[in-house]
Amino acid sequence: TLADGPEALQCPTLIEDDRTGMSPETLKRAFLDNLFYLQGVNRTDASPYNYYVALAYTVRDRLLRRFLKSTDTYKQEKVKLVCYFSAEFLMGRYLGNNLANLGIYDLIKEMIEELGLDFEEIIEQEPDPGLGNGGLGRLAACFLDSLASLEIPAIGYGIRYEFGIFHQMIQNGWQVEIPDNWLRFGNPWELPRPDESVEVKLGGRTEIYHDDKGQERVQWLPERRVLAIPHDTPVPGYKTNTVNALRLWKAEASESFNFEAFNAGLYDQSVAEKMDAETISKVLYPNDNTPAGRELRLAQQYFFVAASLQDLIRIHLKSHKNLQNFHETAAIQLNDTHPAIAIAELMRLLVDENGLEWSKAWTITQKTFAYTNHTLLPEALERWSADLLGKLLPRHLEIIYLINHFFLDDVRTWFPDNEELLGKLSIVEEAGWGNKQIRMANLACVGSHSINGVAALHTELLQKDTLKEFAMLWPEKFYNKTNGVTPRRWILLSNPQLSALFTEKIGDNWLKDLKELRKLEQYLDDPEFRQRWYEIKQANKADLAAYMLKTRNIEVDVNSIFDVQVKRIHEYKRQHLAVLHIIALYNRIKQNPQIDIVPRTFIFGGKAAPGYFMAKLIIKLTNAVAEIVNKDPDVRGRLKLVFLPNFNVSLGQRIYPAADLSEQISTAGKEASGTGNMKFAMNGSLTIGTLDGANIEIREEAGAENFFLFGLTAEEVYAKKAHGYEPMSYYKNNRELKGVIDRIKSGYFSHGDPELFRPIVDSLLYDDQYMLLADYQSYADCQEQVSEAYRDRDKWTRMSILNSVRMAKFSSDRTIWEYCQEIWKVNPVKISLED
Ligand code: GPW
Repeated sequence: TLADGPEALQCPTLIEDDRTGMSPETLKRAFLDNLFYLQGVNRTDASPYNYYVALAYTVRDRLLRRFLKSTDTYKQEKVKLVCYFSAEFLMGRYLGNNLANLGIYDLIKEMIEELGLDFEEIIEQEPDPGLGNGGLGRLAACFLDSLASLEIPAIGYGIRYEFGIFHQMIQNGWQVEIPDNWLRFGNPWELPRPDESVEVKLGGRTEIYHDDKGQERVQWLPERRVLAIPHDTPVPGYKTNTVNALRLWKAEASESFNFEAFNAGLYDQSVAEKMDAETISKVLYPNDNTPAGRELRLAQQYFFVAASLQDLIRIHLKSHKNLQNFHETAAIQLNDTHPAIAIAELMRLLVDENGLEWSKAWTITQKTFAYTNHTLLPEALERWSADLLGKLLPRHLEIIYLINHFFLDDVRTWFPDNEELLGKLSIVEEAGWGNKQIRMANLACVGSHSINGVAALHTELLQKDTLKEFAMLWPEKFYNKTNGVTPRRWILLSNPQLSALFTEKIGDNWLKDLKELRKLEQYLDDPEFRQRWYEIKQANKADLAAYMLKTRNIEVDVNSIFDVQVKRIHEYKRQHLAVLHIIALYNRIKQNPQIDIVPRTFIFGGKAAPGYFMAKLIIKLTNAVAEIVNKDPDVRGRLKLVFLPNFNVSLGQRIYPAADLSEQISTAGKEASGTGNMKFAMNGSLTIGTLDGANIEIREEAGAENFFLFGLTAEEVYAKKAHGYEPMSYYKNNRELKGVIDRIKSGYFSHGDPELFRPIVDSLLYDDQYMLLADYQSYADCQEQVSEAYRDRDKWTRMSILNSVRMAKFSSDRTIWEYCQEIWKVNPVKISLED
């Protein structure tokens, strides 16, 4: 089902040449041509990488006509463009996805195999472009796929990081970070557009002057300028003619600038300036749910936002005489506050550079922006010190003060004498000793017409807690947009066998409308269907088992429960709660080696931010427990623990389809949504989870009887905190839990060293911010229910089927459609390939 040939494209192929033709012969000729003429390699000495590049260009050629046609149509029809501003786009490999969306996956696979080549091996040559940290960046990628698939005119704007998220190695159980030089061998998917470069100013000061009408105005006298060079990657929709752009900016030294230094004989200085400029797009900050607070990070944010706004204004002015109706050309979605400085930048462009009146500019700005919040963790909300912001962006700091001034004036008239309210709403926080902080979430709320959370509970808590003053002020600005993931990458590409079964039974329309899958419920009582379902899961488990043997040299039992937790490592996500449970099972075996337990393979994966000590220690603990448990003869292979290094999009594609059990065990009220939870469920994994984020909605859709629920609710968590939570009492009153923690304390997993894991033990016993001990027993009991359910294969398979076929809500197509209707107010635009 991955493809059904050129006819699937529903368009006439206009020029059947080597760069457009879709017949097997033409494709083969184009492929070999791209090997010889583009790379200067003969078949006799071509490497798998050479074959990958040849195939990538063959596919890219077939995207270009659609790409240019889409851009032209948007221009001609003066459509409203959806502009997704995001510091991260975690796209994953392009080749397989582009083949699938063009509808030529099977065709190409056959062609490659006819040439005696290994298709899988060629696909694996592509570096996984990791320009994001985790959920937030991957959400942006799923959204681009859905936008193009729904034929919505859209563009993704971001940064072309030269180094993406680091490559994670595990050495002696510890995480080691290796730079991700993903562009070293070039990137066949991107099209540099140097002619559309723009300049971005930084630093310096501002000055008052009088214009020709004698009006007092402000200008920014920057200290330096950098060039922003756009690199476009085509993003095709699934079996549509729409191909949108992902436009990523690379920073370079501005020609004129270093030329001056060069002429003055300061060659070394001009080279130093060039390096300084290029630093801006050098590397992705590897933090998830914790802001970096560094000047370079702010420079990155401003850099891509300033370049993108100039780009949009240029596009607008091609077909409009002024900027009065800019908001009709661009609907800009701010992916968290990382691009929120755009609000001040658009004001600067409109007022300082285009002479609009402040109030007119403000109306346009508010109508242009919409803000998505992705976290409830207070420490994750971005704040910039006013000093730092003013040093890099002096004019923007003034503009932010002005925005705040006018805003607070309004609040004062609506709510007189309410200093406390003013303090909460203010964009500027007075942190004492003249130390002012700029709250980017407040700026985003004030400057946008729409504020949304990413799951029902998250949006509710935003309104009740994190952003409650704004919700009181502007209830009509708040929306919920529960996240989704693209079924193209997360079912079709990652689980071809399951996809083939779906298509065999109900046709392939499920890829455009995931609700179609519900038709499969009619097969629930069909033993043959259930058997095939089970066999597909087992085959996917066998593939992953082979991968684990090859990469980690650990042998696992495919009849064991594949119990998986893959996501960024963070204390709130509670990977260590799962580790406590594994140690409890181990202790039970040690007490009674004859005990009857259902065999499990625990699979972990995820990166820790390099500066996050506790997260790195949790990785070490996981590997330390693995070392003991995996080789203990009493265990007899019934428990295996595998930490798979370098979890990324392509490893996710292998893992989700092979999971029996999906671990979604964050402290209730902490995970905004989660999106991995959706990928697991779509692939027939059952969830063990708390009432947090989108878990709640997954359970609603799948049916409570098909979901393993445990733990405190968000409300119970707050109540417990309010009444003085004492983790120590759980330790003292729960023998099994005490046994688990004592085992860690004793140095059993650390070669007798009781100090190594003390920070984890102490944080659990004396603080336990994330309430692992409060949830421990409920989790352990729930895991017993999981084991019992797995003993009954039929029952388990039914639950698995129901989870998978009831996940339509979590297609990002549904999410994007809601954004289009309610926030962006845009409609599909058909792209015709006729001239
Ligand atoms: F802190 N998320 C993320 F809100 O992956 F900015 N990185 C981040 O830096 C933040 C959020 C931020 C995630 C959320 O943790 C996750 O719950 C959510 O599903 C995802 O964003 C997409 O909305």
